[in-house]
Amino acid sequence: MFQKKTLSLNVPKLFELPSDDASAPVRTVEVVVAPKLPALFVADLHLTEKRPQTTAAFFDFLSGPARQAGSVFILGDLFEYWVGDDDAGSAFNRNICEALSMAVAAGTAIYFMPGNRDLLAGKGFAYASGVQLLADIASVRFGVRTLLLSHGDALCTDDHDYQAFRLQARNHEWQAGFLAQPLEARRSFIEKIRDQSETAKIGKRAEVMDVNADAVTNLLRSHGYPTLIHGHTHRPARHAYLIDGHRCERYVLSDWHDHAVWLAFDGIEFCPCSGIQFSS
Ligand SMILES: [Mn+2]
Repeated sequence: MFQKKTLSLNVPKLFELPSDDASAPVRTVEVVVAPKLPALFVADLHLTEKRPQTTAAFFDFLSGPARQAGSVFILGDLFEYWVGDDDAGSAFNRNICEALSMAVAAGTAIYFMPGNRDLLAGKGFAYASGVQLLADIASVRFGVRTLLLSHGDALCTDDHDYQAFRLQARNHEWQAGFLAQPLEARRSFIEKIRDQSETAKIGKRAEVMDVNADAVTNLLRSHGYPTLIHGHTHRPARHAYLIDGHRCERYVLSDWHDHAVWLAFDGIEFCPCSGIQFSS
């Protein structure tokens, strides 16, 4: 009943973009889940050439657990940084795109929601990798259950400096100006911002960088008290809430800094899963 379709492997060449808008982000997705074909959720892999073990673990994940699943949801920060879709052809990015593409061709639907590090991964990335783009926030229906998916940074409203930067980075004019620069200039700019953000984090209290409780409550209330899954904070946990008499849950996904970690959902239960531990 839940047999996967066998699709032929077709790794598209970059920039042969389709003329239609089929890869535009979607807000609501219907997904079939079953015990034998669960949905898997990952975030914050922060893939970079500098962490080859994480990259290897992701390839293992795509050729193993992802193939046994019905769908995979990548909730942002798949890449340490993504300077634009015209960089999808670099050797490292191309390998990631091809690995994603092969898992998609093997029958697993892969959805990608950009995080703050890979905000600029758009249609070109989707076309090169075969993933389907998801808007942040996305509502996903699994049979009778509705899950709300987000990267999570929008909920960290106590970090005012970060929110100011987030607003700027999402401004279309700012993005156009950034994308107009040569690849090398973009890479060094992002490296600089990343260093500044790592330095700034040292001076910030941990609570400031976590989600704001009211922001979570308001989000859950405005979406009919669903289960929320997000990443970004790198504080894996399950939080339970009682909001307006409704039981709600919030799952926070782990980063992949020292092992592969994902959350599986079979339509009824959530199961935290992990791969082999490694030191990055
Ligand atoms: Mn993030």
